[in-house]
Amino acid sequence: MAKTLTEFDTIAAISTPIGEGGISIVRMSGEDAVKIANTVFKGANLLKVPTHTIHYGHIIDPALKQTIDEVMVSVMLAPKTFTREDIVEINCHGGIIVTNRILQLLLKQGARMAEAGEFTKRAFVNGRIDLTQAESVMDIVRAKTDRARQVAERQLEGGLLEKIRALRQQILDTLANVEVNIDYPEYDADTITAEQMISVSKSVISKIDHLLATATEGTVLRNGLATAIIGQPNVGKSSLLNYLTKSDTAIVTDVAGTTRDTLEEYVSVKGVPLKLIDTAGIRDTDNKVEKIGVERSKQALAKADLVLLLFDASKNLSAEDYALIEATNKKKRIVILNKTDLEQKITFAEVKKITGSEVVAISVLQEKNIELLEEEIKKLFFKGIKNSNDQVMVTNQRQVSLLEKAKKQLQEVVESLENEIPVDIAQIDFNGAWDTLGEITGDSSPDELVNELFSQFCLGK
Ligand SMILES: Nc1nc2c(ncn2[C@@H]2O[C@H](COP(=O)(O)OP(=O)(O)OP(=O)(O)O)[C@@H](O)[C@H]2O)c(=O)[nH]1
Ligand SMILES: [Mg+2]
Repeated sequence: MAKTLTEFDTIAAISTPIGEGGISIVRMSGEDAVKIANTVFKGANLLKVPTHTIHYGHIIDPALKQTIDEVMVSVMLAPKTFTREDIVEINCHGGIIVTNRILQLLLKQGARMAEAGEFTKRAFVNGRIDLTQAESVMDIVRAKTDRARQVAERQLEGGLLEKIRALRQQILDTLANVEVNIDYPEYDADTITAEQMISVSKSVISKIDHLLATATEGTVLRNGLATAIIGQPNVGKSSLLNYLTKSDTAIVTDVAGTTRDTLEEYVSVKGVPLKLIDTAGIRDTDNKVEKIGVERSKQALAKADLVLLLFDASKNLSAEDYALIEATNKKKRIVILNKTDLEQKITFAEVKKITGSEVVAISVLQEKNIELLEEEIKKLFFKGIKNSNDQVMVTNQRQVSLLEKAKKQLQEVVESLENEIPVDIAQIDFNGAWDTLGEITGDSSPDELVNELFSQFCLGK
């Protein structure tokens, strides 16, 4: 669905993170980008340079006749650019003050401050990418593991877009046939179209199901599997977090009740992205701060996709331990018997019998058997996920709910027609499904939705 280029004003923003760095980039997009840049640039005449070239020179404040920075300026003319508009990028020496002054200067010369995500939004509005691709731009920026990045790249190439458009085409072809059949009522059109609509609906439903099946893995890849490390004080929760993240993020001491606040870290365990949450040891306490910590642990437990429940092998299970077993019974859980280097009071077999869960016996201190734990996490995650090599995945809730809505509409179509409801009535839901699928790609998205979506981007993207 080719869109014609829309006329916009020229926008500017700092596209690199704010702070001190080797270089910072101030980016402009729009019809006047080159003209505006040229008014503050001393070097080549930017109005005359070939497209996709980079130029050495200085940024000058024309009012004060003052040199602000030594820069490299890239000129990229439409249409082969990120936004499909003229783009100028000014690479300046890092530093907040200098970068901001250059931005202010461009604004004074006629550019407008870009809103969050506006560059990517223009790429969408100008028809260079669809909504799933725009979302993937954000995903690539935020990707926490290599596999998450691969999936996002595939989406940016248009993997999901192709699949959704193929489904819409199937519906559209049928709709075209319906029109023809209605025009020639002498054929027993209704029976033919009803059969056709049923079969196409069923076929699209099964393809939607296939896409939905990728959603669990897709969203986890994007957000990380929320994994809470739970247990009594001193069992080694923070030690485990530090080991898995190869850092010393969490404070570890032999004082029970060291961790007072929940702490989150992203880590990839055998390709499974985890959002690991270290929690305060759960116990009854009169300490005001620790009490709040324990409350937070319980919240983290409630929200977790996966619980790592730790016990200290050198101690007998306490009443609190039993309470935690009970509290995590309905969760996806791996039970961990830590401190197996010490003299053991409880055994692997006992714990397995009591909890009925997968159990791994480890020693974080001696770095023993943690590999087994990692294997267990991987096994649990990939269980039930069939096509984990498929790069096309549904990666967010927006896509999931629209797919579910389209599926429901098509199920209505099938049900209506099988109950002899006239074709032109069933067709309303059939049209509806076509629209809903279009919302995924943005082919039929209302403006507010598009605005909402891009506002989640970072500035300068
Ligand atoms: N012997 C032995 N000690 C360990 C092991 N893992 C952790 N420890 C020690 O146990 C103590 C407590 O470890 P932490 O990681 O702080 O325990 P925690 O569960 O986070 O404790 P809280 O934050 O108080 O709830 C520290 O002295 C660790 O060095 C282990 O496998 N074997
Ligand atoms: Mg701790």
